[in-house]
Amino acid sequence: MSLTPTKDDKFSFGLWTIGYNGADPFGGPTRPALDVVHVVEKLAEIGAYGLTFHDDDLFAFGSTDAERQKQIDRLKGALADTGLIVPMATTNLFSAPVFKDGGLTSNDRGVRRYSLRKIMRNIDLAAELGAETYVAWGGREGAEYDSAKDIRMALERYKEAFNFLGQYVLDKGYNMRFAIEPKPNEPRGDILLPTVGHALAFINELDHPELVGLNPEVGHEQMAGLNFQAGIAQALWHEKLYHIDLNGQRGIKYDQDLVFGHGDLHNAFALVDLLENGGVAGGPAYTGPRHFDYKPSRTEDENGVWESAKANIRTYLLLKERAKAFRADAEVQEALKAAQVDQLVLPTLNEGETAADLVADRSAFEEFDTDAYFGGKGFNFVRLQQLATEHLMGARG
Ligand code: GLO
Ligand code: NI
Ligand code: NI
Ligand code: NI
Repeated sequence: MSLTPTKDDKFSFGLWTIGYNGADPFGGPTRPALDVVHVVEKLAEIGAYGLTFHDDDLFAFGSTDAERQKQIDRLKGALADTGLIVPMATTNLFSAPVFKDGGLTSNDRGVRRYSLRKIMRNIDLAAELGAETYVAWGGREGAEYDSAKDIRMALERYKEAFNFLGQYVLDKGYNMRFAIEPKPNEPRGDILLPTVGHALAFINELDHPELVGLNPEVGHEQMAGLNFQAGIAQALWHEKLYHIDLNGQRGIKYDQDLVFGHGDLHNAFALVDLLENGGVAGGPAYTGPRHFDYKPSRTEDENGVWESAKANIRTYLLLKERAKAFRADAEVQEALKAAQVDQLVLPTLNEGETAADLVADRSAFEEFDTDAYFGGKGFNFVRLQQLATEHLMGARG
């Protein structure tokens, strides 16, 4: 198995990720800004296939039309020169002071209307560049104070915005779907649609739910104390995994955006195994971009930026190789069988079985000896986890 990425691996990076200059709430930049043309060239060199961006990453907020166009043309030139594509784009509705109470759900109607226009303008650009996914991370859509935001009305305005933008994309005939990125908090004290589950429920209330899916991020779910791989499995079950933000996080704290795998490595292993091998179902469960939304730590210099970018790719490919070895190991297959993992594919009821039929089956209840059923035997899940651990450590296969 090769650790050299190809375009088929679909590795992509946000312009804001490698472009992060190190500024945090307690200190200024530690690195100079990177030019987009240089970024595209370097990404192509390290084996990425795509670049993603917020409007304001490419042309500063408040740019004139001419300045904006100049940057778009420079990006287009670099894409043409390298063969890189733009699989996804997004809007910055969080940095400029005007978004201090959010964009689409600001209490201020003028800000909400301005936000819709900012998104529409960037959707047009995204379509022009061939992006098929439009991500919506509502970082400022939230509140710190319970009485300051009527959450039900904020959700009503959020819904109005997605319905309007969905219709816009349909009217324009763009081949584009939206992907909501949940996050529990930061920068707001509490953010709307804080987890995968909240967002899935929200999508069902929209006029065109098929146009809207998810862009879950490893660290965001982990900030809420949730199991990312399990969340992704549910998103896949709902057929809502439209995009993914891969990175690393160490527990419930601020959004760390570490390199993929530099956090909960066990869960990263399980995630890659799910995405690539699909579990009991078999085959790749997800075929979209493997998008890294990480931040090169502010301790690093520019060389460290590219080394950390490569580290994301390398970790993903190594985990893919480890997951393959895990699945191919005869002892693992036997352990999976012993743990009855495959038995979940069996429907619980017989075909056409009614409540009366189930009641008539005395073996299901009256004669079902709950005390003797397992005959003192356990499921041996721990053995399975140890086998996974040993594959992860390179100690097997
Ligand atoms: C911040 C988010 C942010 C989004 C980006 C794409 O925590 O992860 O980086 O991914 O705005 O929409
Ligand atoms: Ni994030
Ligand atoms: Ni993050
Ligand atoms: Ni993200």
